[in-house]
Amino acid sequence: MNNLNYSCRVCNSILLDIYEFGNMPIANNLLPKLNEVYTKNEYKYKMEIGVCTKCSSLQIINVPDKELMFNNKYAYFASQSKFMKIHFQKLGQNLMKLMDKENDYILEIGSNDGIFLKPFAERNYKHLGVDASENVVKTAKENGINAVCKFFNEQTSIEIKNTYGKAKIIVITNTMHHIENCQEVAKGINNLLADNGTLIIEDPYLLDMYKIGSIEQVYAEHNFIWSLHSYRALFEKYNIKLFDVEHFETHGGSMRYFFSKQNILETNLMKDYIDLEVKNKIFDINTFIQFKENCIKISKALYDFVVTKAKEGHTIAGYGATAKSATTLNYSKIDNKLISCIYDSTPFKIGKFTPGTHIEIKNANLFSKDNPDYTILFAWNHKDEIIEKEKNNKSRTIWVEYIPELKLTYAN
Ligand code: JHZ
Ligand code: ZN
Repeated sequence: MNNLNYSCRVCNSILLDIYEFGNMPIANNLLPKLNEVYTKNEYKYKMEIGVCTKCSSLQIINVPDKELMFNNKYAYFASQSKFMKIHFQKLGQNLMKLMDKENDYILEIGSNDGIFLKPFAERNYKHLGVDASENVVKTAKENGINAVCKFFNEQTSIEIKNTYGKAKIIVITNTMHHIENCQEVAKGINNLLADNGTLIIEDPYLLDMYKIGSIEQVYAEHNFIWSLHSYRALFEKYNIKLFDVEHFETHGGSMRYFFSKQNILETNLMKDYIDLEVKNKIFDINTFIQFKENCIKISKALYDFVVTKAKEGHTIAGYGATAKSATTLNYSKIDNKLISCIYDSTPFKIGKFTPGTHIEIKNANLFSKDNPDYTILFAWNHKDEIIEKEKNNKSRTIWVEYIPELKLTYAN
């Protein structure tokens, strides 16, 4: 812990305590090959986390340059999960009802491969997707989506407003926490959101992260972990008010937030979550200290398990080369000497190597044939979808879950 004064990027208060989590690579920066060219100069940064005891925001302090994280080699393609497709289709159907098809348009910030906007494009709703990573924007366009490759900030909002006018609906899913300068985004949204418009944001929820005690949701692209209090602290400065929320089990527990420029009455559900956050002491630094102790316990338990099984001569693999696992693997010092490979269905990831730990990523189609003795479920948030799929493939592995604690499950 060091006490250098950092100010909170949400509310500008001094962050009292900064916690170090060691040298980390950028979570989605997979290595194309395992040779000196890539391993010797592999970018790493000291992951330091600050917790604001005024607005509860949890944030990475020294965020790597955004171009290092979001570029033409971005590894995450959201449409790999059928379950997430359905999840976003449901949201889309509800929002279409709020739109006048002739006059309104919907803007998505962080549109990735178009998983959310595709139904809007298919039904000829006016829409625009903005994403900073060229390769996923290219895929979105191939999916018929009107998308542009840009970092979203106040300047981008001016350019969009000049072309499209103000947006009736702005949607930001699993992206707001990627953006280091959240004030710029709030200014841009204030500039672009119609006076009778709705802003919807969804991302991993601070209380859930504290509950499962896993550091996994924090990695260089998740520069913030948000709560109702910290979002309210950010947007109220721009007269954008939080009026409702909805909780989901996706990604280990996510919160969906509804904002407006109108004085819409706060729902009871929102008030309940505000109370719940206070009751769970999210402003108390001891809550974070307890969390950090849990993180150490989880990573030690996983490390000890893997080392024991490797010593016994068992084959150990992983399933889902998730960005999240980059934190656990590097933090727990579990690398390619202990894990033979990680299976994944994402074409862009297959054949590459995990950042920092250099574990080969293999095509998930090979999984049931290879049949490793133990398989660590790194894509634990897609457990049902994956275990069902591999059950049908007659896999006989033993699944290893490690959050919130170690748990073994026989595949068949
Ligand atoms: P998944 C990414 O995190 C990064 P990650 C990002 N920052 C974020 O917040 C979330 O997504 C939204 C594979 N898989 O969703 C695909 C299979 O192989 O947990 C993915 O590589 N077979 C934007 O990376 C990985 O697992 C399958 O059947 O932590 C899951 O990654 C399924 C369902 C997935 O996100
Ligand atoms: Zn703050």
